[in-house]
Amino acid sequence: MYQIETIQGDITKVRTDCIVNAANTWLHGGGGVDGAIHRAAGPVLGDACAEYVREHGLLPTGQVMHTGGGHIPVKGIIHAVGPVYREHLPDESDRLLQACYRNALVLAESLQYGSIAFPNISTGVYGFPKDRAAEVVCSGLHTWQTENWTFVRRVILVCFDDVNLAFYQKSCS
Ligand code: AR6
Repeated sequence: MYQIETIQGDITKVRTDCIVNAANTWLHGGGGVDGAIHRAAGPVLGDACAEYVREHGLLPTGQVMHTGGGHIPVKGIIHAVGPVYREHLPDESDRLLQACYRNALVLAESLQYGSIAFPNISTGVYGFPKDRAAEVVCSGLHTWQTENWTFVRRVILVCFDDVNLAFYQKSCS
């Protein structure tokens, strides 16, 4: 059982075992939270991502991979590729968004992390409606909450903007 917390802030400043990045399939950094994480972590993160893509290819939507934190004081960063909302039917976007959170939780558990902080994946450039994303994510987190999590105890939803904060507080409480 993990507890779910919703806070407002910059995910690069949150003290937690790991943070999740809203990455793209090329893992080459970009704007939004991805850009903020790459800037804070330093070039070592871009190098690790490039090496991953050279070895494994692009990271598909809904999937996750793991790197070190670079200059960010976390044990690791889990990179998740959220769905571009307009590229899928709504139900498929829901499923892919939930897969990001689910796969990141399972990876964090396997790495024995006690806490994990998520941004509001896909709700920026990727255009997922913020109210719908909050409902889908919180519904998944509540469904999985009572599974046998040995290590993951805290799930922190880090909202950057007021609109997301209100939606995630409402849906996750
Ligand atoms: N901390 C927490 N959340 C943040 C921060 C931050 N420092 N900065 C922005 N957000 P987006 P996406 C919020 O666009 O929609 C990138 O270019 C922001 O307010 O970062 O999954 C990637 O390379 C929004 O609610 O991610 C991809 O190409 C949320 O993070 C693409 O954008 C997600 O917005 C991914 O798009």
